Amino acid sequence: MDIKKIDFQKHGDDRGMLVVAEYEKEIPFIVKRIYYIYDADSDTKRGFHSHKNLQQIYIAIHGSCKVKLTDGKEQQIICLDNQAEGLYIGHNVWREIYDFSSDCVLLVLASEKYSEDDYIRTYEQFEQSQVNS
Ligand code: T46
Repeated sequence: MDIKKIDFQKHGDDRGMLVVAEYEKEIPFIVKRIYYIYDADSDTKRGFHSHKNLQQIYIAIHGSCKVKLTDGKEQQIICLDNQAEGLYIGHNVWREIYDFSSDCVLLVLASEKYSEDDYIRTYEQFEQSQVNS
């Protein structure tokens, strides 16, 4: 499955922490869009789609949430609870995001501008696209 955890650069001193993610070091694509999710209830479930071409990096810059990922063959559940860590998700990966802590802020770095055409929003279509790929 085309996912990986990424450790960002941490620069801490007596003034606090500064975390860096830089193109070609920690970020493998040019960031064309950012968005963030917050104020999600603990029983909220988001995602439930895959992307045809989009690559993204999820960062829980505050609080925590879980991400369930599958490429149709293997499945992984990843807990995001570290501001200095990102989760890279390539294309053709089904994702579900849940178990948001009340203080969770999930920042997403995206390789493309928003396009609804890039989404596969039913699991049946996702399975079919995996068979055809
Ligand atoms: C993902 C997870 C973490 C836009 O207009 N522009 C945007 O860039 C995005 C991301 C969304 N929207 C609109 C589309 C919907 O009307 O915002 C509304 C909520 O989007 P969606 O239902 O897709 O939200 P999630 O949380 O299910 O999924 C989003 C991203 O779409 C997805 O790529 O990985 O956040």
